Amino acid sequence: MTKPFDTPIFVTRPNLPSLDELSAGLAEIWNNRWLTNRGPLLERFEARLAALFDLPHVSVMTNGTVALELGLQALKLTGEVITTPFTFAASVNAVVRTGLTPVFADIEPDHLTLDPARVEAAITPRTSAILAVHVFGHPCRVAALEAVAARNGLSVVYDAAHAFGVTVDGVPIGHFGDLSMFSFHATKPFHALEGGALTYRRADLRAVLERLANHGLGADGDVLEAGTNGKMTEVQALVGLLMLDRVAAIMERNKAIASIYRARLAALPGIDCLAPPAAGVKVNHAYAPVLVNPALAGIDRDGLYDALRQRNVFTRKYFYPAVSAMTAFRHLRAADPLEGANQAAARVLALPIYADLDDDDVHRICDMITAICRRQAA
Ligand code: T4K
Repeated sequence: MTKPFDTPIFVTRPNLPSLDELSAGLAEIWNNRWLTNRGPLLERFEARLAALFDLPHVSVMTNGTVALELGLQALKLTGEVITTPFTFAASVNAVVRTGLTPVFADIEPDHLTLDPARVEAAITPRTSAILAVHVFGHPCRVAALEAVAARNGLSVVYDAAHAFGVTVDGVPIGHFGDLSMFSFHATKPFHALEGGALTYRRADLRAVLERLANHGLGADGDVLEAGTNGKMTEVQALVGLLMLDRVAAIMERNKAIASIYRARLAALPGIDCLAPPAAGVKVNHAYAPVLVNPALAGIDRDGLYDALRQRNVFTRKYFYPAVSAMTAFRHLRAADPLEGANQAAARVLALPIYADLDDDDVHRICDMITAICRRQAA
């Protein structure tokens, strides 16, 4: 048996700036005595993100979930929002917490993203928007989804929590739809400890979002529309700025790890990587999901998860259960049987991927998976 790891290998491990860079930045913040409420580092961070995304409008927030909630609120959506059941709970929590009703439609098998035909079939007179998720950093079929939206007068919001740095035909992913939300959580290849951002083209949304993130307060202290505290601190902005200098190298390293998994696991029946990205799509390899087909692998996803755990490898069942099966959401309407999403929830296992996971460790994890599957098949 391949020797278990002495120390646990988690699905991810945060990338960090150096302590020297961090303390230089902290000295600046201490000197400014400006800690939150739109300080100078936050303004610098927004400007650098806007340049990177090639968009005039980026609003940074304290986390991705609040950003998504405020984005949905700012668009003044009503009634039903068609969304995917194969996502992290935050996507659907945000819809419910803004007073909207999620309606689930199924996903496509290649990249586990919303199926535009299923979305179109789910539309009712109450539908106001589509909330699509670029799950694991694979872009949804944006042109097809936006054609459905245009035909039916709907808004399109993308949960791009996983999709920092992704491009479609050279266009940064944040250009699509009415709004996109990015997460800068510590577990993402690019992060700001916690954090999130909205990208959009409508100039009038900027002041609305800033106000909503500051309790809804107007210049005269009055509140016309209830907001929340969605503000990012200066320390978060500092970490974000420092990580921006590293993110290209981190994504290169994740790409190298993903290609080892793809090459090694290709030989293993029933352990399938997702389809390669479509032509013109650049992905970020933020996650390394595989689909376990028990009939061919000789073991099911949960069995593989347990066997790896015994060897000190802590993979994750992202995203199980499907959101549509969660206690808080199972009463909601599903527009179709959600077969694809339920199958993905039962089969996907996210393998470890992070910049300082070295090649030998990736090979060792592949050796373990190979030995576990062979033993079951024998
Ligand atoms: N939409 C989608 C599609 C999302 O996936 C998410 C978040 C959101 C919206 C909301 O964005 P945020 O509001 O979070 O900005 C993690 C993250 O907390 C969450 O941000 C992320 N998606 C989700 C997919 O993954 P957990 O419950 O898996 O986190 P946790 O604490 O188990 O961490 C995973 C592993 O990372 C641990 O096993 C060990 C390692 N780790 C984690 C932390 C926090 C570390 O080594 N150090 C650390 O500091 O949710």
